[in-house]
Amino acid sequence: MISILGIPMDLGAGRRGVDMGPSAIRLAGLEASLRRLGYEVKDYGNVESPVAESLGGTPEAEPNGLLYADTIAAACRAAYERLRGLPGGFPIVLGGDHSVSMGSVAGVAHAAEGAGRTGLLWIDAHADLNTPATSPSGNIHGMPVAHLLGEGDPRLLGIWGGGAVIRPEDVVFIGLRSVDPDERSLIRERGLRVYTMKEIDRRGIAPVAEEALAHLAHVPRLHVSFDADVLDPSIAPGVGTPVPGGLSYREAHLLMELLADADVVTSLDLVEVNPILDVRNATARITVEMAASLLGKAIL
Ligand code: Z70
Ligand code: MN
Ligand code: MN
Ligand code: MN
Repeated sequence: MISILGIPMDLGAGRRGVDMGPSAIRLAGLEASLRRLGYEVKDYGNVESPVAESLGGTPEAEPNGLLYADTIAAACRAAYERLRGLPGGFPIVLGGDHSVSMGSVAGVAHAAEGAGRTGLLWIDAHADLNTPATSPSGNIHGMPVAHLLGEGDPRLLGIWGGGAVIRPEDVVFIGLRSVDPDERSLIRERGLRVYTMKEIDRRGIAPVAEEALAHLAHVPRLHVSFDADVLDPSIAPGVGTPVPGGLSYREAHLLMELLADADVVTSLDLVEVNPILDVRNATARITVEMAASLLGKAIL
């Protein structure tokens, strides 16, 4: 059984519009394509997430620079609780900006605590490893991984009751090509495993995927957080901050297929699809194809 939950939130992003991501992904045929693969699917709808206009206009950045921390924490908390309450199966969370993954990763990790640790495969152009102290923007979608590792603002850590959700040795990043100086320091200090686009260009996506899976082989559960901006903007223009030099269609598909072959993924985020900037829903459609490849069986 696959469970779908949307978090239509754009407050964590620098540009508006990813709150329409859940709609765009649904309209691109997510449920039908999963059913064609033979799955039962239940769509639980969206958790509530206020629009910026209802919060009284442009927010003053707080002294520590965070934008919309209380509202984002509340929406993530709602998602966290919904996910903890699911009857099992494979959850797919639709964003929304990437701050939603604080709710999704914590939710799936804590729902399955009895089944052992949950690893995290962060597939993204960005590391999303800023803390309020290091963020150049105040945008919380640049901070979810730092918080999941236990560092940052107490209100955001409070989504799951504080502390770390994920251990540094249980995380792998794939596709990075836009990383801030302080994020690099955190990667070094925490010894995080990172596969940048340089590494993928030099070695190829298949060896990188295999090595990433080997690095995560010790965790019994694996959450994949898929940020659409990992894809090259030529095939996925509908993202807030397109960064050139991303995964090609074939590389991205192969990565998903190798994950499917390994049969280790237990939950998935599809985030940062921005219909405002998209062309005929192409980015939502390719995102659905990614999910289908990740959950499909090999043809031969
Ligand atoms: C930058 C920051 C970012 C998108 C994450 C960018 C963050 N590192 N941008 N996802 N699209 O502001 O923290
Ligand atoms: Mn991201
Ligand atoms: Mn990104
Ligand atoms: Mn390891």
